[in-house]
Amino acid sequence: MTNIKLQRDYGCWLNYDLIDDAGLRNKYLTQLQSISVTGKGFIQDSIKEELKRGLEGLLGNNVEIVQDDKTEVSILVAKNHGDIKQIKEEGFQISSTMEESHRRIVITAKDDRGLLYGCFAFLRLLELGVELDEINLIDNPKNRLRMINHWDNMDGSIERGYAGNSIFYDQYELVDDLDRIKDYARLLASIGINSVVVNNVNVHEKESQLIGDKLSITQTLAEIFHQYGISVFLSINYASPMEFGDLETADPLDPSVQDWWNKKVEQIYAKIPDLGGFLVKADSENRPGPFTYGRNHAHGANMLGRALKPFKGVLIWRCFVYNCHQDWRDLKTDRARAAYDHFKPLDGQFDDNVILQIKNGPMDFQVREPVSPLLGGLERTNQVLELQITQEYTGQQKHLCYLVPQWKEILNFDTFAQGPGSTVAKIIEGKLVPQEYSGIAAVVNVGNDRNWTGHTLAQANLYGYGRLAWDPELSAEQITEEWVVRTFGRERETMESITKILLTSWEVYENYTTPLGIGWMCNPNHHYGPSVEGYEYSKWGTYHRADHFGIGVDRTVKNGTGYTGQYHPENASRYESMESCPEELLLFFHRVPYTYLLKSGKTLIQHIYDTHFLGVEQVEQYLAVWSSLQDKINEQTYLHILGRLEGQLEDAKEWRDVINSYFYRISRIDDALHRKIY
Ligand code: GCV
Repeated sequence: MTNIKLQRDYGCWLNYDLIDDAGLRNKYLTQLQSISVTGKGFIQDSIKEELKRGLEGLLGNNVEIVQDDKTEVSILVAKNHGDIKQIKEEGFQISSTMEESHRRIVITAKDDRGLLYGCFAFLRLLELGVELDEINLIDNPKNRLRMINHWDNMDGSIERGYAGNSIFYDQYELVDDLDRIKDYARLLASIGINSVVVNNVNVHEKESQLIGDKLSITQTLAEIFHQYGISVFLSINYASPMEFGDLETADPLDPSVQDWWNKKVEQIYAKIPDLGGFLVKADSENRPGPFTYGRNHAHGANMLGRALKPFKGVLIWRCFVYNCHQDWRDLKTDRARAAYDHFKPLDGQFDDNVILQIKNGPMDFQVREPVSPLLGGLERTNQVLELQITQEYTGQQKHLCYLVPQWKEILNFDTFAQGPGSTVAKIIEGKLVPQEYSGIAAVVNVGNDRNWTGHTLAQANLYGYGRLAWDPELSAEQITEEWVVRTFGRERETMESITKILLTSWEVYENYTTPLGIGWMCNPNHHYGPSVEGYEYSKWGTYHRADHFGIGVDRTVKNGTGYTGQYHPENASRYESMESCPEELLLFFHRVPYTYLLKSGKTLIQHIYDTHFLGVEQVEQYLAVWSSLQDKINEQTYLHILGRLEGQLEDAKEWRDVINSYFYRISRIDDALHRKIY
């Protein structure tokens, strides 16, 4: 068997290929002769290893790293060097200075994490071909928490995982290959991730043991991630005191329950002093929670937060809470309202080490949803935005769907919480409302496939997430070009073609799947492929209510479920009227006849037909562009992506034909262009 670690796709954006521009390479070589990394510790060791690996790869020379700050070294990595006033926690400065008649690069920070991020950033700059003389950069992370959530189960499976099995667990034990976990930690640290939740939020009995009999697994994981400045968090089962303790209740106000958690947390921190804390999904999709005891989310979360507090741990409580036993005949209950209805009344009641984690949309990671009104709705609560990197509803890493443009829209969304300019980015940066903790989390797309992400181009989603978590103001174009150069090199045509494909792929996916914010229409349970009525008569509350007249859910205050009223007035009134509602969300907010004229001058039904034909043509174009790059991409990667695009085309046709036929059959309105509809 070939060693997957030697394959390009395994290295992701950290392959550190030899810089092929010999002029540039030689210039770097003369300027980067010797390196000193001062200070000692796990993170310093990781820094040395990475600089050696990176520079040797990029420059093709042996690199030696010394410990002392000798004046003649040309790269100095040291904490608290020079004027560091503008460097914040976990931030760094890279500067090129003249010292004692020779130029040297100084990478400095106030803490170890900052130093590590500075070194990764330096390697990135070299790869992007930046002139060393021009480097003078202070870069502070905008978000305090930059998290990855794993939905890994201890049997080795991954809920909503599309890239193989867990890289952590196999048959209820830790995997043998700990080096791979270390490589993963490197990848995460290189994009600035500082926290990782290592198990599924749906905590089954066996995962509960990560805080019990299997605590040593958590400990090993924490030690590996620690070398890269990443804190480990655990998802816990709210009912643990009953599930594997011997209590008969998990009532958060019961002293025996509080005591159980206090002792449990103490035991855990004795083994893992730098554990970040817990993540909890409670009273949601059949998970246990405080409701059983007539208590609310604040009671449950604060009880756990108080147990963690003496150890500086934080408690993250998810807001993905809704009635998952809904009756489709009930036209009043609206799942979209649920998170706000549950949590807004509790605003201000959570302790200062408790954070609410809010999914980006009010439903569940659809290809298009409005931004959750809780973001901007909460004014006195710590908040973390939750995104989904794993492509549950966006093609499951069989289809290309690059999500950075979607995330940019979410981050730039103006909530008007405190007047114009109150963007989601500012809220999660903690700039608008006072928050002890804030930031961003995302469900990761990684598994033990050779290339980590199933589809090699899906690596760009992980990369892009990390870069945006660090700095939401980076443009989608910049992030994408960076990733493409670091993955495929700097050849112009390759770079431009792949960048363009990535940047348009979300829209293309949307074109051939669900129109104008309606969502779902996918096969129940596994969520892959079209099934227009798959969820229409189910209990999950995700209805489109299409009939011969039209489609969509009326969520207005005037005639509908009242959901629009959860937004601040500027957005509420924009969404309330069909005329001012952004068209890409029209069917999310309104019930619309097929003959309704859109701004394009087309009827709604014609728009549905056209976008579905267009989406398939666009995937055909992707294939043509990809084929034209054959000689420029290594064969294995080329063929792998070709195969994925071919599969995507087949599946896109299926979506097109199922959706178009469905709407033709119920509306009986012909396609103006008389294309084939079944
Ligand atoms: C981890 C959706 C997914 C579930 C997931 C849930 C959640 O419903 O389909 O697999 O459970 O979201 O975010 O908790």
